[in-house]
Amino acid sequence: MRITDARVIVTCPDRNFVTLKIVTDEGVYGLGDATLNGRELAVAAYLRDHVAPLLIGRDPSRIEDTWQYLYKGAYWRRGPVTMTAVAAVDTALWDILGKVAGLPVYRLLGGRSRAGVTVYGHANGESVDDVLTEVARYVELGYRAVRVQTGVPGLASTYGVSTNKMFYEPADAAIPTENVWSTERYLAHVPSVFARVREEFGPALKLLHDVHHRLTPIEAARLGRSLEPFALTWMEDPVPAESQDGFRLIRQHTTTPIAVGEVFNTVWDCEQLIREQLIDYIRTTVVHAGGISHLRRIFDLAALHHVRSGSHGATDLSPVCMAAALHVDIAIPNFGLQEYMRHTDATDAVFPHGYRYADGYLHPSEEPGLGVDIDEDLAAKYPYRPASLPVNRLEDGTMHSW
Ligand code: CS2
Ligand code: MG
Repeated sequence: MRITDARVIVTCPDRNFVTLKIVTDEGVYGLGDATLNGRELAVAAYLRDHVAPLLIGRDPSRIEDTWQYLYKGAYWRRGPVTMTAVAAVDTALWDILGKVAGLPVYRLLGGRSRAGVTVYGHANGESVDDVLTEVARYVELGYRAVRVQTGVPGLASTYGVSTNKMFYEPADAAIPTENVWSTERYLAHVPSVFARVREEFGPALKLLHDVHHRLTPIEAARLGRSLEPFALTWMEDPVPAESQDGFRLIRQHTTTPIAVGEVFNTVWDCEQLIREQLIDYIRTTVVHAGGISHLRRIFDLAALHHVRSGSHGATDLSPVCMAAALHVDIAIPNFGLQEYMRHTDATDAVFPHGYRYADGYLHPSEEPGLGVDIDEDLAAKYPYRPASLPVNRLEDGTMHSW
């Protein structure tokens, strides 16, 4: 079997997605998600101009060799654009392998380790009362884990709070929207939110919170400590993670578990965090961390050090990524949680898929391969729309992490 075509499909069914479709001479094809929110066309060009020509004529079953060829062969290693492109190829090759074997991909990864993939939803609202209503809605839908985000009094807008409650899309304008941030206002507010949520929903519901890279280590330590009475499952991205040492300081001060990794691209971004047990959940994904092959490598390292998976699953990761993530999640021994932000009806129609939600769990498709497809005719009806993620400034105008 040989690869005869590798085409890049860019489509915007309510938001932008980049998909790689690898076709073989036997008619079997595979899909890989290549979406990098706000930088989509860089990955599309990388794949079209620099990767697709190298794939033609290759044996699609040589997944590991192809990964190494693209990683080592580029000379320029790592980085989100490169690793998202490598991920798309790797994911598509696993899809082909599953289809050829007649097995869902999770069975090629060692088979089922659990009944279903526990997911968390996003309860968000401007006020605490709004967010309580949203948490109740997720509990009603059967969710066992809920992420809680609210507006911060005195700030005009806050990440993670959206007008449409089931879908969240922060990339809202071609030229980035500017947000304003105050660490003082935020730190003063968040504990009171979790006090209310815990009081209302009791001890069993898993509660999560995303800090979105906005604090320094000592500020994050203070937040973690102030949230201890409310027993969070995790505090996410407490500090920007370029400095892995920063996490040691947080760790010294608080027992609130830490999750990080949605912007990581390789095992080298989290190797120290995992090896020194500075985190509890690693949130790398199929699409941004080199595909199923490399994600498995990261999770295997994590398993040695009591770190569990908690893969990113925001709306900007396509149903192709979600399908692939679920095959990994169901198979690995150290699964923790899977983020699940629903896609809109338009997105679901472009990407018909066999995974399904029931009672707080997602279940991977039992079809051979990943169990997800793309309707190319429908995709063509939704042309790319430029959309950037917001930027963030302190109240005095200083640029801050968004
Ligand atoms: C967030 C994301 O889901 C999360 O945890 O951090 O929504 C993130 O803001 C987006 O994926 C950025 O594209
Ligand atoms: Mg996050």
